[in-house]
Amino acid sequence: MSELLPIRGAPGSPYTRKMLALLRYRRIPYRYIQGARDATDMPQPKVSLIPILYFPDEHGGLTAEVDSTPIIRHLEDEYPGRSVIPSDPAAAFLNYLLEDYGDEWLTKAMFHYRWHYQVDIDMAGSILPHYHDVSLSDEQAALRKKQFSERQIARLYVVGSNETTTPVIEDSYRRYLSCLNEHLKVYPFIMGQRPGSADFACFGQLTQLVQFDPTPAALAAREFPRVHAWVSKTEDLSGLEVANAEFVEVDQLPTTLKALLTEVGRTYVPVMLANAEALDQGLEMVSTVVEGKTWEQQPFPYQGKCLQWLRVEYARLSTDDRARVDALLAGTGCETLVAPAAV
Ligand SMILES: N[C@@H](CCC(=O)N[C@@H](CS)C(=O)NCC(=O)O)C(=O)O
Repeated sequence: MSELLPIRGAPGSPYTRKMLALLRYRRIPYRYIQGARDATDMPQPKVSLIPILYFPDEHGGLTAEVDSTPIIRHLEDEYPGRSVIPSDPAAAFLNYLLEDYGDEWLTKAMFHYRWHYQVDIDMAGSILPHYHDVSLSDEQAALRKKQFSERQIARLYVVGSNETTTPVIEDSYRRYLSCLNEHLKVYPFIMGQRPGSADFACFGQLTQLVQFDPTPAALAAREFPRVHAWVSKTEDLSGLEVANAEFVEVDQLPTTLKALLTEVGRTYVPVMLANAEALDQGLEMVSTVVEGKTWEQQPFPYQGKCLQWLRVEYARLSTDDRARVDALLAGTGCETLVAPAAV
């Protein structure tokens, strides 16, 4: 394809940053549409989310797609080379799981920190409206700040951020940074010597946590400068040569990656399972225990689907590859996600 691929999003959107960094790494030429004003002649997606990617349809027009995870797989089919999906199915499953962790768990920390403490609320509220229009008058900007902050704070419940879950989310953010910090001492990327889609998912959330919102950014700069540097570098990997670089060898899983999976098993796993069960039973609240602390939130239907999709990935594996995945998940707490009784 020689045309520029249109992508619409905003700098304050972690999923937009995930996709932009992925497009740069994959050397897929794109045009980045920021804000609604420049997208008036573009088709609307089925669900109103960003980023939106516009692909040619069979009638010579464009079709709008949202949801970064399937879009990344679509791009793999359309553009050859510099793949972000390991060819080894067991490694691809690991990559899928860690991508979903970034998208669905790290985003809880991202949204929580942005809209929980006043210093972060003030900064995001003041800057984000200008991503849509830098020429807003100061009066309009002040009004948008108020409206936008109020709307987002009222949506904290969606990701499960509340007074009960605050310590769980904040402890897990610090532990995640610590695990990533240890892993980066050995490998340049989560997925090994080259980045997988999991790297871009985690990077997307970290652009906000580590580089923008003052509370989580201060923690990262103070305690994990290596992770801070990794986020800045991952923004543009267009010059990274990976012809001879391999994804991680899952049959000899590095201990640092096992530790990262164990962290995933502590938080994402119990919450995803409890959420699915609450949806199944039509409960009004998800209630579980994470690291000995209470977790309570309203059920989140989209994350119920995420767990189903993860299980579809697992079910697609051959018997041999499933056994390899079982071996790498063993003892991490992640095995219950795909345990036979649960499938
Ligand atoms: N699963 C989606 C999530 C996308 C998403 O949640 N985008 C946020 C912004 S980062 C959004 O558009 N929220 C609705 C809004 O802001 O109105 C993906 O991976 O692309």
